[in-house]
Amino acid sequence: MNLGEKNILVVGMGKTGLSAANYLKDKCKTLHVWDDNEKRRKELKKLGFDYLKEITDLNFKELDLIIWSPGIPHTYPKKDVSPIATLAKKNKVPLMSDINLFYLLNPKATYVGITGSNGKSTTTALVNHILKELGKEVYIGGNFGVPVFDLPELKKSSQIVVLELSSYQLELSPDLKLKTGALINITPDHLNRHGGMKGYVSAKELITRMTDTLVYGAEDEYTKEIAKRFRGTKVPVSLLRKVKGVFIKDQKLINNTTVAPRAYLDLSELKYLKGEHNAQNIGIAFALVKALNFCGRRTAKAISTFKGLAHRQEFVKKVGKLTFINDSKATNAEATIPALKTYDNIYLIAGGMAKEGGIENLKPYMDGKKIRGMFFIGRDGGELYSYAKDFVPSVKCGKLKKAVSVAVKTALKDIKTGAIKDATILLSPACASWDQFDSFEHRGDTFKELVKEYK
Ligand code: UMA
Repeated sequence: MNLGEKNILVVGMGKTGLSAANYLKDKCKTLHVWDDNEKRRKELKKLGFDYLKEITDLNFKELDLIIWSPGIPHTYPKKDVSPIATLAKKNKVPLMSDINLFYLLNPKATYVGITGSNGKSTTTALVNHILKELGKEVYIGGNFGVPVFDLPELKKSSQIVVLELSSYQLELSPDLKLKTGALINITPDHLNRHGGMKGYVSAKELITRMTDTLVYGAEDEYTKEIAKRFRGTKVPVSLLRKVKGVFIKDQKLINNTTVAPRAYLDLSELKYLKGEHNAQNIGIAFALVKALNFCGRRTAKAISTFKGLAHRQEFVKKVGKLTFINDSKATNAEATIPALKTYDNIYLIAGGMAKEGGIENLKPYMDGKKIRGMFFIGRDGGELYSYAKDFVPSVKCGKLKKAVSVAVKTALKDIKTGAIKDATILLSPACASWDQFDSFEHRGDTFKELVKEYK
């Protein structure tokens, strides 16, 4: 594509739009930018971009291309569809993601794509980590939070881009070609934006049009159906049964894509990536890297040194019989459940700004055994305490500092009395953080700071 001949409009000037516009500004024939937020448009003018008072001031007939930010509705919900999408359709101007354009400009690099409803960020980061450990030149981008135009120009197939792809980005990337792609799982998400579950599943299925090899979670009904329709090389990943792909049996990661099954890794020996959902992420990451023809043994070794993503069941430290885990990313009760499944003898620090339903979803774990104690903080801590105290020993602590100290004291007492041998002090608040912190990252970092005191 010769950018010098193109008149381009970038719509949405958040992370994606700004990154693309910064790249394009000296390269295309004309560049226009638009954000529905008037204040943002004024800020952009100060940054040297053109200023449009109304989008209708632009002659759409002269546009060649629109780079569309993923968060802006263009098909559903019907009532929220951006009028720019309607104008583009009327004037036959194609919409595409930044990722699609980046690919068209850098087609020689090797692309690996990962999508799914859950686990895609961890899997993307894990694949990136493995490839780095294998000494490859690797870049991470996409929904993960790094817009692709923040990456350098790529000219060689030895340069690998690992992309986390959301359903929004898949819909807008018709030209993208992946060497290997993964569809981890599908559970209902973003249904408004896709006109319902059918539309969401169809958006996820688009990954099969982009990839030569499809790695997929074999337990999921939707992904299994999608894989049946896929005509390329398929690599199922299963936690439950032997498949002609990658599977996990007795905690061993087994590669069965070659002549005979071979175990590569004992998941029970991993220090960092714990739990069933991580076992699946590991299986998917292993299969993706193996499909690129890299060494299985070195891949397995690299997996064992991956510390996971910050604030997602992040191992902070072990002091004597206490293990401290930061799962601050859990901003609703559903998101706290994976951590509860992973650990035992949990002393759970929760609270903040509760979501609808509070912590009712956690009730099956509030049996005094799995969760041994709950320590509540934040705006809705009192209300959550009133609910929890009937099921599990609970304390209203207010601030995080107090919650950590009371949780530690309670756990040590239980260890001393012989009720338990070891304990997990888990920050997994099941609530938003903004009442006491700037963000969930700030909350998690504060926890890690407080934990430093325990030696
Ligand atoms: N805007 C409009 N009109 C609208 C809506 C928004 O002009 O109708 C403007 C806003 O004023 C804002 C900009 O568009 O200035 C925001 O664009 P965006 O929502 O596409 O967000 P970005 O900052 O570009 O971030 C996007 C992804 N966000 C979404 O898909 C909602 C980020 O994923 C991604 O990391 C980033 O691109 C990388 O380039 C976040 C996300 O929540 C993490 N993703 C969803 C998810 O994971 O579930 C899909």
